Amino acid sequence: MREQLEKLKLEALSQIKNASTKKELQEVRISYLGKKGPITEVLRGMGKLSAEERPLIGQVVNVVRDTIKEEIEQKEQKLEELEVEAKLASESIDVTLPGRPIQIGAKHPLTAVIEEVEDAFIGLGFSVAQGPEVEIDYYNFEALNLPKNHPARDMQDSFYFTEELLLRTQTSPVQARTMEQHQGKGPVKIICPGKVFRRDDDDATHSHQFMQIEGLFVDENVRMSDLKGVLDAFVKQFFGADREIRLRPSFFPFTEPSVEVDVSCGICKGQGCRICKHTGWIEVLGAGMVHPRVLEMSGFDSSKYSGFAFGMGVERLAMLKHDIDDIRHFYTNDMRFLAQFKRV
Ligand code: 2NL
Repeated sequence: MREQLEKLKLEALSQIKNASTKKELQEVRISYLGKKGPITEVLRGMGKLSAEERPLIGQVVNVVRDTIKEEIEQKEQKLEELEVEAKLASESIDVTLPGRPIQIGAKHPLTAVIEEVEDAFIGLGFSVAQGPEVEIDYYNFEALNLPKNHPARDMQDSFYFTEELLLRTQTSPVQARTMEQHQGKGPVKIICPGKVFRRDDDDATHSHQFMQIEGLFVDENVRMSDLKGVLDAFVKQFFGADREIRLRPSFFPFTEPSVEVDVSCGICKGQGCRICKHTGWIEVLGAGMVHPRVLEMSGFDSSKYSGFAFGMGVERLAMLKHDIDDIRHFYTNDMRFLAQFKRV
């Protein structure tokens, strides 16, 4: 009997050792310790044993049963640990794997140009000012010396909501508002970038909505030479140190005198080519000394104060800088166009 139990124990321990899953282990448990198992059977047969044998065998059975039980418990814990280890191994992240490439967008060329122009003028002591795109007639026209009967105010040329309310046709109203806020005290030194609107048929060089940057410097003793110096510094920073400017007489209702500003052609260096239409010069902006009436209307004493102002089209600057042949490229969001402005 004793030998039989010993053999049973060795058999059970070997099966426990061989069990590789919790399910197999459970089967071993049932087959040895279950109700129909050999241990239970021995215990059931105890009654047939003699009084001397009974406690001895009983003790052996208990030891065998406890040993098997204990081994199963230990093995169960071991299997559980292995399971956790396997799970962790399967979920581990290889931090040395190369990452997926991230698609990086590009700044819109108009945004990039506005930021470059802002940087150049901030470097010259200007601040950036903003204002509403829906304007009242007074700031858009009246305050800029464009009286009620002026042809530029034609209903055909602007987007009107009512007789008094329209989409601004230039960013000058922002400057008029800023001057007014200064209550006759200089200096005012600002640039105003933003969207403007004109009733125009769209084609390769015209758009009913476009971007403009205007600048204004009002203080005591501001002269035409200051305008020339500031624009020369700007052009050299924006287009390149080898570029020159040239002023030609012109007319704007809000400046007197008024000038057109040309930049020397960067392609032919002034020799004449397709880009500059064989003149060696490219027109980039309009400017002038602020009309005394404009200063007075915005609260400045024109006998004490003077100023210069200028305005340029952002699309035109971007088209010149990047040799773009159609203004509509800026608004159609064609990825083949936009992706060309990625920084490398
Ligand atoms: C152009 C010309 C210009 C101005 C804009 C201005 C603003 C105030 C007073 C006087 Cl508040 N002038 N702005 C002056 C001259 C020219 O723009 O060709 N723009 C695209």
